[in-house]
Amino acid sequence: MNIYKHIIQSIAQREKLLAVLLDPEKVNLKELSHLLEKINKKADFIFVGGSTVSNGDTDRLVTKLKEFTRIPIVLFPGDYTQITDKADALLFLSLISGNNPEYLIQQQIKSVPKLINSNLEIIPTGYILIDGGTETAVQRVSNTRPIPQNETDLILHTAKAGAFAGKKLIYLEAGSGAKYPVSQKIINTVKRELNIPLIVGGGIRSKQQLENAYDAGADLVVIGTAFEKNNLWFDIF
Ligand code: 1GP
Repeated sequence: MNIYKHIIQSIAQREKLLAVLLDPEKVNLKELSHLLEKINKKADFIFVGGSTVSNGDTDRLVTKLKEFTRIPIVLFPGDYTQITDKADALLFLSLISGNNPEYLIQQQIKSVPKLINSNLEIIPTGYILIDGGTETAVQRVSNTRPIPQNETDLILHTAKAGAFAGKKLIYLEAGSGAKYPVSQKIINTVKRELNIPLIVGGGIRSKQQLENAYDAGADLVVIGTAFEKNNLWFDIF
């Protein structure tokens, strides 16, 4: 089914969504079937992407994932080379918190030859990088400044600007491996003013933090590092 519709329907039914993020650089393909036993039980989506992925690795991972799961696979690419039409959908990201044209529009232009004849569902997404207490790969690679967590108005206005510009999703990102996730105050402030789905990720590694994000208004939470480090973590919720 259309993935965006699935998200909208879940929100209407007050269901919260979970995505597990797999980084093609880090996943061991030999352990994939074991990992997927866990993921298949809990996740609504598998996000695939990383800040620095060698050419072809994403395609290989998605092909392999398709052997073991029917969970929709959504590309969350660090750059246009990670796009493969073997996935189901693509978060067409624009890093709207930063002022680096490469990640605002240049990467998107470079992706067009790959997208023009593909069947990927393309979901325009406003991607907002927020300080998570440590320099993360997104910050390094994109060379943009994360918005400090106390600048709530700026975060809200950035999210609203994304929505006014036609983005269909807003993603509040503390960065993979962040020390602390996006605060409940920020999630709540943005969610109250936004009428498109809200994704939250970065630094969420406990059941409590996951619930905090949902309670504050996140529609979809993304978990990467906590799952990579200890996939048994999934057994506790
Ligand atoms: C990164 O938001 C995701 O883009 C997930 O972050 O690896 O910290 O869970 P973590």
